[in-house]
Amino acid sequence: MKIFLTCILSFLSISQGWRDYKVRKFPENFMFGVASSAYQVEGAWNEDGKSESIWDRYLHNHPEVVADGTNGDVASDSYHLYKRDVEMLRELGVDFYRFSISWPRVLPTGFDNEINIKGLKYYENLIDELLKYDIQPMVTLYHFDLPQRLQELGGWANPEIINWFVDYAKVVFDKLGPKVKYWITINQPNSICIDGYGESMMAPAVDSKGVGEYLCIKNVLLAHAKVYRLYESQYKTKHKGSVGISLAVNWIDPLNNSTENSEAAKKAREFTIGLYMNPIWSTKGDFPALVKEIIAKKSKEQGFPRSRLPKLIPEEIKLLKGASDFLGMNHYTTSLVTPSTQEFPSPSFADDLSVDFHTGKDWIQGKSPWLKSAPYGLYKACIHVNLEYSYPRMMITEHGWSTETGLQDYRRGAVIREYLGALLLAMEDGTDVQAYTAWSLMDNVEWTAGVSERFGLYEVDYNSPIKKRTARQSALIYKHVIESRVSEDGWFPSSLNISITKKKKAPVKAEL
Ligand code: GBH
Repeated sequence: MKIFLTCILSFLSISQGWRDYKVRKFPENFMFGVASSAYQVEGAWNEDGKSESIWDRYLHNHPEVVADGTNGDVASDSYHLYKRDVEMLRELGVDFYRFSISWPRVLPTGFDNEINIKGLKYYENLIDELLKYDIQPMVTLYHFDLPQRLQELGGWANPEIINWFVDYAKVVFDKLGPKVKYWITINQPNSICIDGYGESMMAPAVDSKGVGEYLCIKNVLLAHAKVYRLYESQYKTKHKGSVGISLAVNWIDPLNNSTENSEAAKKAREFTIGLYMNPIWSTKGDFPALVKEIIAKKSKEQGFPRSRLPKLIPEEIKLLKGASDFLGMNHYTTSLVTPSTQEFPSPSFADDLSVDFHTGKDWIQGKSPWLKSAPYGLYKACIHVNLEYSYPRMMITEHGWSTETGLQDYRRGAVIREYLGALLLAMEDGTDVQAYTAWSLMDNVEWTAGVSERFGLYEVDYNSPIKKRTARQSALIYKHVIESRVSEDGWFPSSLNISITKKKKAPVKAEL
């Protein structure tokens, strides 16, 4: 009760811009990191035995969908330049690096009948280079780049993918397991499923509106849970790591406090957060009741013989419940909603949800159209998760800001600091968060936005043959935060020179 009251008081205060000038510090064991993903940085799309991913296929066949025509063929060329990447991590002084493994680089057929040793070796080299400097790898198994071969069999809409994903995870755990303490199974099911199978904004751009999204969500969640159980039963005692899933947990508030807007906001949170979190973290398990009800009702009206949202049977509910050591929270932005006044295609996820999204008056706009800064939203998202799901262990696995090119990125530094300030308040009010991850270490291929939206603490010069990386001002600010453990102390770099903090660690045999 006490925690609950403090929450209410604090969020009322920060949403009104109140401050108490108390210095809040991140505890010593709190971890700071940065993230990237395979397709977005690696390049080498067909080297050393790697096969095509759905993003290779999509952007090769449809260059017109990309804002500036860029694709991931070369990207930041991290496949060849990973040592420079680790040097940047050492400059920042981070505790960990979150990167992802490309499934088609490791298993070119998609299946484990053929293991691409060279592909696995790349990740092993990267991990060894990280560990040399005491930087922990946080490894994502799936960040949007499915082997094209599996897409031809239906991809995430085919329930067989649950087995294929388990087979893939096994190969990776066997090879890299002893060196990795933090695993993320799957990144952002909503992007995979809603944007990939409904809205056609991401590969595979299958337009199966209102149906495919939900098949995908069920399969993604079950694939995650099966891999979680695999690790729990066969690797955890040996390797002592933890396994989580990264979900998009952006905040949604009503446009104002009218009953209908508040109801719209509650519904929108169930459709964007609850749909993924409830099966794993709620006491009842299963999809949220409200979501089940709405989709069942609409499906009936639309003449479907059964709900477009597939059922979870009791064994599946059991498998999913508690199947995560931590919540990986990707948080970028906040929106305000009202009940929709638009006509959406029917059936579709947008129609099932039926809300309109608005922006707060004073919220600063990022370079990406969807990205607005509202730090209080991170606070509220944490408190929401705490109250709905009993204070789960969590890590912020992504948060970031997009700009134009340029090294003087004052806004990125400011946004990171303000969001970290909100996170400190959430921690004071009981949030069990162990890590913060800035997206991204460096500029990368921002999916269909190409390189027109830059998220990097380091700028990448795509015209340079060595894809030259240069620290932005925000890199120095983040480095300072990591050193001082304080988010907003007015510190500002006087020059953009960045020097190495993380030194080689003395080798500890037992650990390696
Ligand atoms: C994350 O997604 C991703 O995990 C990461 O790969 C990505 O680079 C990063 O954030 C920055 O976007 O332009 O209106 O069509 C965050 C969620 C998913 C939000 C794609 C933007 C496209 C919306 N993003 N979405 S739109």
